[in-house]
Amino acid sequence: MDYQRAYRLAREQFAEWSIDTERALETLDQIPLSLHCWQGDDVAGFEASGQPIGGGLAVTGNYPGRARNPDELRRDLRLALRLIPGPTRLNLHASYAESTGRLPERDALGFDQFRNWVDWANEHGLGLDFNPTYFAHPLAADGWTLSHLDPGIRRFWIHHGIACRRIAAAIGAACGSPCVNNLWIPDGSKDQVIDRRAPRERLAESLDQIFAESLPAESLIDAVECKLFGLGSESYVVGSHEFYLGYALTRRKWLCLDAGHFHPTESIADKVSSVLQFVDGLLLHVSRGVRWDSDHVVIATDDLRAIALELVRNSYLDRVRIGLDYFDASINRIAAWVIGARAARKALLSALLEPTDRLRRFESDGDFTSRLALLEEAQSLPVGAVWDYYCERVGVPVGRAWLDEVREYERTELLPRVAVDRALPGDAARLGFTLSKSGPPS
Ligand code: RNT
Ligand code: ZN
Repeated sequence: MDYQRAYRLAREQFAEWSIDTERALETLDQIPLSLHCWQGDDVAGFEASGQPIGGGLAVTGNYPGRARNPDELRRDLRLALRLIPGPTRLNLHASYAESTGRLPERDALGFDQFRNWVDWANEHGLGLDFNPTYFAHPLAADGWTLSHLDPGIRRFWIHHGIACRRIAAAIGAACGSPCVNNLWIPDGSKDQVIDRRAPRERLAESLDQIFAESLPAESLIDAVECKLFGLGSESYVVGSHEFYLGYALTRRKWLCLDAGHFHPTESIADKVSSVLQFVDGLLLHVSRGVRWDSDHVVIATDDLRAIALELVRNSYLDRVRIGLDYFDASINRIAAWVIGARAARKALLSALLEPTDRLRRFESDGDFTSRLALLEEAQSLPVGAVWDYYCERVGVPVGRAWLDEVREYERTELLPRVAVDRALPGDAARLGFTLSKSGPPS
């Protein structure tokens, strides 16, 4: 297929609509997407504590070939990165810490445990983002962390939050680009609670302690992620949207909006221009909820398109970081990364190729008929030809060709993992590990 020729025709067609495809591609190629490491291993991490994930996070499926250690995860990521066009960052969780000896407890983690990741990221020209891990831990087993009634448990998690901010700042400095440290906690209740107030007061207090230390803005961006409900927190989530919007505004933090964290018909796209009137920046967790916050692989849905259009139409790209957040173990995990990341980037391209100026003019003239008519006609402009050309230009497989590479890797690398697993049953080391009860420092 002659992608260049198809592109030349497409370019002409867009030019008739006064859209400059070259400019769109230049802009597209400057928007980083943060790829979530946790799609590669079902949010397991490397702590080997044998704890279930918990926190209302549920990964379904048992597709063979889950990454079982840092090297496998990095190998899998390397393939995914070769198949995803455009600048990519990598989003880590604290539970992906590594150590040659015993891992320090979460409240004592430091930059050392992420050195391998940083070296690897620098080798591959990736920026890194970070997340404290407030789940999959004995002290989060009841689903409460920073707003826990027990001051000792609260203190442990506050120290984890403090440690993670320092790690993220050090990572940002080492990678030469600000690291977004996004804080999400699972705290909430399955059933009716009488006291909705005290846990929120405790959360605000804990957060203030975590954020008390001032760290350089050129290496660290603090974000807080809100949620409406979760598995096991259907009736009450301490860190709700109103809570974190208020917190972000009064403490000058970034807000993180996750596409799956609202009512099923509520889109985060419409929130962007409201929130950005008042907060400095937004982190987006691009996900796909199906009936609930199910964390399905991102595809070209109306919701995804609407998010991309909001960022582009309003020139918000420099105040927004885009991260992917989903986990699917029912399909090839590398394919899951690639499908979602390519869909997100393609949605951005499609938004950049919209005849926005023309549509805006109709709107300000009150000509809503033309606005709707052209919006619909523009749907059939040849975005696909521009996308294919872009993939070719940046050196990633065009169209479905990427899947052949994933299939080949599955055959040579993923399936043998299952065979090895059977020979050495399960994750023996993982299950045999006992967590040190160091307790929070006083
Ligand atoms: C949970 C949040 C959170 C997690 C990750 C693993 O509902 O979306 O962002 O998905 O931290
Ligand atoms: Zn999220």
